[in-house]
Parts: sequence; C-alpha cells; structure tokens
Amino acid sequence: MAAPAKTPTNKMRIAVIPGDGIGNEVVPEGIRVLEAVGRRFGLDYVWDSFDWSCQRFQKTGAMMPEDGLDRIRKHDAIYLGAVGWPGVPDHVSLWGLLIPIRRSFQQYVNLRPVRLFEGLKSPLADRKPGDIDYWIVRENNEGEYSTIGGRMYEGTELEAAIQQAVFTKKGCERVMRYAFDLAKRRKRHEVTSATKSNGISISMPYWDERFAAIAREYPGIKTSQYHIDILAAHLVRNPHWFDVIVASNLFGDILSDLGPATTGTIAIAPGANINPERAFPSMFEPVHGSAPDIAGKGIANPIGQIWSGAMMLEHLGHKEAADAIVKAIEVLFAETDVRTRDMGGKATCRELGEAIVELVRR
Ligand code: GGG
Repeated sequence: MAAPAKTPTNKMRIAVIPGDGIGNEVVPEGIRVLEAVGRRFGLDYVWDSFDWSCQRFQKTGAMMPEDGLDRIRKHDAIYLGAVGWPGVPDHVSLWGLLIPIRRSFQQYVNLRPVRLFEGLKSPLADRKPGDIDYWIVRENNEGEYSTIGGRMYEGTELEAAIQQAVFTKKGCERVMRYAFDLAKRRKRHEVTSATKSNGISISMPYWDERFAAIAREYPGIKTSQYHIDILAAHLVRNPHWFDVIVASNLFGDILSDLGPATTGTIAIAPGANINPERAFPSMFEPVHGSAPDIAGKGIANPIGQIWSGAMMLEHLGHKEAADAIVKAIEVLFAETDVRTRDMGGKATCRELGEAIVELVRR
C-alpha cells in the first residue's frame, strides 16, 4: 500500500515541465486551477519551471541536463505536460526524459482513472455515467519497455533486432499489491489482470502466477483475468464489468488510451506516476501527448492536465482541495456547454481553464 502522505505541508514546491506542443498550453491552465483551489484551501506553491523538451534536444543534444534528475529530486512533485515532437524520434524523447524520471524515482505505478462524466457523450452506444468507471494500474518501470537487446548483422540479409522484456518478482508483486489495495478502497472490490499467457509463453504465465499469489493475500477481493485481446474488446462492449485493471507496461499503456477514448475524448484522461513509498517525488501528467497537429492554436483540451493536478494534490495529502477540482470538472460537464473542439464545442484552452477556475472558487 502507498505510504501515508507525509504531514501535508501547505506550501508545496513543484517542478513544472511543460515539455512539447500542447503541453505548453495545458500546463498553464492546470497551474491556474491549482492556484485557484490553493486560494480557497490555504495552499501555496513554489513553481520551478524547466524547459526540458524536444526543442531543448534540438538545441543542445539532450532532453534535459546531465544533473536534471538531481535538480528535481527534492521537489514535492513533478507536474508534466507532454513529450514528443516531429524531428526527434519518439524513442529518443521518451527515453531522454519521461522514462529516466519514472525509473530513477521508482515511480512504478502509473495510475490512470477512466470515467464517463454526465454531460459527455460516449462513442459507445447507450452508455451512461456509471457504466464506465474503472482505474488502470499500469506497471511503469519494467516489462516490455527495456533497454536489453540490440541489432545484429546490420545491413545484411540476416539483419535482426532483439529486445528483451523484463518481469521481476518484485516488479510484478508491488504493482499488483497497489492494485489490490486500491480495489479495497473502491465499492466493488474487484481486480482484473491483463495477460497474454497463451502467446507470450514465459513472461505472461509468470505474471499470472504472481497475480494468483498476490490475490491469495486479499481474500476479500474478487479477481478475473483476460487475454489482452479480448480484454480490449470487453472494454468496448462491456466496460461496466471493470473496477481496477492491473497490466504490464505496454498493455497498460494501450488500455489507458482505449479506455478514455470510450468516455468521449482521450484529452480528459489524467495520469499519476507514483512512487508509493514516497522516497522520491511522484509525477503527474495527462495521458495525451503533445498533439503537434493542434499545437499553438490554443484549442487543446486542458481537462487531463487539470485532473492530473487534482491527483497531485490528493497524493500530497490535500484530498479536499483535490475533490473540489474533480467536482468543478463534473459541474462543468453536467451544467454548462463549455467544451473544446475535441468535445464538440468551440471553447479555447484558456476559456475552459477559466471556466474551471470560476467553478473551483465557489
Ligand atoms: N503526457 C504524456 C506524454 O507526453 N506521453 C508521451 C508518451 O509517448 N508516453 C508514452 C508512455 O506513457 O509510456
């Protein structure tokens, strides 16, 4: 289980990394909302901003400085926008910034709630609020995302690329325990494991074995497991079956785009990269990326970033303030027609941010 929040401090030092593309548009709205809720609940922040990004890579050859991790190690949390930009290969930007932070700071849980709000239309027929309400717990430090491997016989007919997945006992068990502890706090008390132990015949049967072992520690929690292919189909056809889903790094990444897409727009989905032991800062970022196609137009949807800010406050021990942000999002969707284009409206990123600020003030 996550360590309890350290005695919550009302003054928080946050490392801000807007990153690339729309990250630079949605992060200011997230901060505006956090400031507003701070004024209401007596919270204060020091925002230390870092320009770590693909733009920086293009100028200096590195996404962040060599001592980057040390510069943010002592912050209370990291508030990140989006990473990735055309011209810099995606694996270079990801492994140059996001993944070093996730791994060095042992943020081994990537927590992504999926929820259909009243007032938003699901692309799935006849789905209503309450039908889609589950959490994806994605393993965030190992699995299919590894640095083990290489190329052989390059430039010949025998050319080969090999990449080794890594599933450790500790790595599987700690993220699974987190999922079960989360399920204990939810109403339905259910955990589903995403597997593929028919085709991936070594690491996935091992994942299943660890899941069965951890499940025995939690007799009050109902469990199920599905191969990832049929699980993806069930998230479309039967999303109401699910409560907490625990998945490997890759499977969790895929499901946490699919899930939010069924709630109307992926842009509202928040994410938390959590170090449950609190030995290091955790990092909060929307699920969406830098969206080069709409970057600079001021039309990005800031809700994923704003909701990620709520997750950050909850992690830092300010649950009431976090709930006030989530409530403002609920009211915005249920009682107003302020929507960005991805949700069928005409509002700008700033207008949506301002609407949430107004609601948070109430
Ligand atoms: N805000 C999330 C973001 O920028 N994601 C970029 C990305 O490619 N993420 C891959 C991952 O989460 O593993």
